[in-house]
Amino acid sequence: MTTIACSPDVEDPADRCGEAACPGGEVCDRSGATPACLDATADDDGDGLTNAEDLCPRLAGAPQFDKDADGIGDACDRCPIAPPAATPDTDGDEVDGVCDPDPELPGNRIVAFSGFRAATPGWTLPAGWAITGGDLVATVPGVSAGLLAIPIVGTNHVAIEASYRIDALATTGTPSITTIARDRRPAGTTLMQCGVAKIDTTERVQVSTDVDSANAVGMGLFDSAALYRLGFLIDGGQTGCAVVVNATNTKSTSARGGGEQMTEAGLDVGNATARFQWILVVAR
Ligand SMILES: [Ca+2]
Ligand SMILES: [Ca+2]
Ligand SMILES: [Ca+2]
Ligand SMILES: [Ca+2]
Repeated sequence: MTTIACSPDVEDPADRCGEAACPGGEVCDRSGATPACLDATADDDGDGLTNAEDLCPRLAGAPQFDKDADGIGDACDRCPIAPPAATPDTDGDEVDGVCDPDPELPGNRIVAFSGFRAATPGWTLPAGWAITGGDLVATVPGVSAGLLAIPIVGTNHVAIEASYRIDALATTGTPSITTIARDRRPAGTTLMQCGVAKIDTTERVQVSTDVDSANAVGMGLFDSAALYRLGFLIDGGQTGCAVVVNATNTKSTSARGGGEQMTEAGLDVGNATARFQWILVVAR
């Protein structure tokens, strides 16, 4: 195996090695810390897919899904929501680019990701929620009741991010889209939430923690033509919540608290139909 220096080709994300091609008969695997040239016809991980066919050629049996279409499979992608950044993983913790909430601090790890290509074992899809065409579609005509709960390791430093579109709003009630962190214990459940809500004509981003809550008024948070990202960062003493509209327009708020260890991440929808593209959970 040859290790070569190659940079991602931003104009052609499917090109695994950009301008610096591997020698003839080899393909470049960019999933590792350093891109590697692999024999195209060999099967390094022995899972029956040749290196040329395998989106994770060094991770046996990985599902062949690639949400961001950068040639690196979701299961071995250091940032499954964006092509490799121009600057590499600066802190060397194998979480790269926009996926690393602490790019200068090692120790982050991707604990859950789904691009909703298939149902994931251990997840619970409530009534009205369905995986279809690479989206998770939540049709919740009434009060907020849907919840997709993803088991995560206990941590009080966790980032939960989700991409979604609004398909429709109910004609009555309060539409809301929420990311959730939860910890179930015998003495009761700790629930923390970050999301957007539309109360009459007022739209706002809001966060609640184990000890506090806060909100900020924004507009354009329920536009069916927009692409949204919700970002929820729980970090011990301070918890942040932001919604990004069409990759630029950010509304955010934060609240004290978040000291509890969370064991589940999830999504919630009320009085709306929302179409999620992916969910990413990164803990430290
Ligand atoms: Ca293989
Ligand atoms: Ca990828
Ligand atoms: Ca990193
Ligand atoms: Ca980091």
